[in-house]
Amino acid sequence: MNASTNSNIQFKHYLETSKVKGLAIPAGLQQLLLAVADTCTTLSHEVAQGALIGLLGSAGTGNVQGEVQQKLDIIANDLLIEGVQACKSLAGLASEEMELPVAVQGTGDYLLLFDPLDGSSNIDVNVSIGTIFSILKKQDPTAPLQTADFLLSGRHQVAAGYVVYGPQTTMALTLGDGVVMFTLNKDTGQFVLIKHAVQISPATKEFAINMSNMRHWAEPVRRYVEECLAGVSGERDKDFNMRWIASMVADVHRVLSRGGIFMYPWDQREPHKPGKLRLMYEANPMSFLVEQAGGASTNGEQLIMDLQPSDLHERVSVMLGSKDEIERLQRYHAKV
Ligand code: AHM
Ligand code: MG
Repeated sequence: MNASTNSNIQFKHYLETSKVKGLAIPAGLQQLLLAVADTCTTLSHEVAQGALIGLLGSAGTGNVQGEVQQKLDIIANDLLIEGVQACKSLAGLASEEMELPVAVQGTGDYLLLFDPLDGSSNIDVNVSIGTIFSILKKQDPTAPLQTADFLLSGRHQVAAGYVVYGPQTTMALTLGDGVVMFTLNKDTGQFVLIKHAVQISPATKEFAINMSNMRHWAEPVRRYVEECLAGVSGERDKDFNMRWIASMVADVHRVLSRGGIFMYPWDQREPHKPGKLRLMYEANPMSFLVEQAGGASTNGEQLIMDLQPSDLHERVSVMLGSKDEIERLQRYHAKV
């Protein structure tokens, strides 16, 4: 199966018949979302084949962030470009794996940003990975495409989502009016609606963070996690559980599915970098989903969605999920 021959008829029908705040989804946005879904269907198949078709291991190259690329990082990036570039409604795309944006043939004004394969360190060990995407609208549709066209805050997103390649392949999607989820029926190649009006409960007893970085964290994050660890024997009225998958897409999928919070905060290893995760490809789309599901997302000082980007590959400190816990983290940051 390849992207050009896929046809997610059920997903297409969903897009054609759904309303966003009472209005039909613009045809150009439908076309782009369908192209993304079709490509992720193909990618899901490639990911599942892995070693059988020689797709595991390092590609021996580095990306713009100086990170080693896995073969599947490059394949996913190429598939997405190939899958969407014929979309007439698309003006350009930008990827975590490429230094510069790519202008496409289309005459439309949508901009697509993506992390083609999030959780790269999990590819070779058969643990869930995913694709994250964000869609913006070019402010001046007639001007030639420039990097600056992409530098819009998360509030400008018209759609965002991810596809997690796990035991099931599941897509979470928001168009700014709640969150829906679809699971890929691998026999028919169709994304099938499984949940609508996804909600994250405001209270939780579960947090996700890479604990090995504890000694590097800023004081408010250390305090928060220490209190979670102490549970009822400390400041909190409940005991906490911890999970860390090391694929943001899988960790956020758990948060959307059963609540919890996910953190990849700034730390002192690289004091001049604001964090590890990328604002445009990871933090903004995930924050849009989380806010639309009733959760919250912050860098400690500001809501992620309000941050004005100054660089396409900008990094950011991320704390997102159940609202009560995020508000607690915000209070701890405000006291410093
Ligand atoms: P990637 O986009 O190169 O895969 O990196 C991002 C990933 C996130 O998915 C995950 O939350 C984090 O890096 C894991 O980092 P660590 O290995 O430091 O725990
Ligand atoms: Mg990533």
